Amino acid sequence: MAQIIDGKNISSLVKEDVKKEIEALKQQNIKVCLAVIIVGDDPASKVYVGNKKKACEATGIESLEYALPADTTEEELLCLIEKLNNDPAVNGILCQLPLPKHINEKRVINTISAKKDVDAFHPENVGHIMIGDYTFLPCTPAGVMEMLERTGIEVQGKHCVIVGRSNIVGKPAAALMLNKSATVTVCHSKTVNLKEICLTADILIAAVGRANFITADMVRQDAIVIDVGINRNEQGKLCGDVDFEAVSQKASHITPVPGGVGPMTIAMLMKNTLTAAKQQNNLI
Ligand code: L34
Repeated sequence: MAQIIDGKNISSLVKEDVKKEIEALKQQNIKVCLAVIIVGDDPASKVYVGNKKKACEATGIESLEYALPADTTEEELLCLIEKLNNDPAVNGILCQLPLPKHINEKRVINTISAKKDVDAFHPENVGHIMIGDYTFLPCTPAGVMEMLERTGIEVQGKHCVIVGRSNIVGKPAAALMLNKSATVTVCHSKTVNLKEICLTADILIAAVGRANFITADMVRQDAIVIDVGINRNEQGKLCGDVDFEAVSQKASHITPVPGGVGPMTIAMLMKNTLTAAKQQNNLI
């Protein structure tokens, strides 16, 4: 039976560290503030944004929430972002994805000031990540790295197979793994021999977005399995991309859903917001 990597517990440790630093900044009269924008009323997005707000409260970060109606125009959204870019009291800006179809996601991401881009989605920050010199790391892959590190799992020299090539998870996860000297293979929907490749993984990262996509026959005995997926199965129950029951019999370590990568994403957002504030106050 695999050791379960408890993302909830590890995320609390990260948030504790952030909280201490926020308190120290307050002693110097520096407040830290995150602006979160949500457009429309996607129920899952609302839950995630709600969790972000709670984490801000727990760490002492001030949070501003802009809940905009689904018919908000792109111009209105960009105008709000410009306003937040120019507001010195706002250290971090996050626009929750996905956005309604009539809004150009790329334009929105490009408009957020790179210095306040706590998601690390702006091309300037993505470039820094590729080079390996960065201020912000994208929250989900950074959360995965933090979990591995705090569990004492060495990445160097391991074969890491990532299933999924999104800009939010798969691609940046590959860059972070490479920066830590893993050997990286990125698979996706067009990959031939997916099962065979997965079977060569020391560390398998599933970021597909399909329930039970990774089955036990795709996992090597004693592999480390990180489940980034958040799906609902036929019963409406929250589940990841991995067949947890069967795979946990084979893996040496596994992350659960819920309580795995999700809470880590939020903890790393708090860390990025703290970093943004320190940078804007010339403390780093
Ligand atoms: N801009 N958009 C932007 N930044 C992000 O970093 C995100 N992401 C993804 C979706 N869109 C985004 C998130 O915040 C996914 N994501 C996210 C954040 C938190 C959780 C899941 C996804 C989370 O809290 N998960 C809980 C369960 C939540 C539930 O009950 O539904 C967990 O334990 O996994």
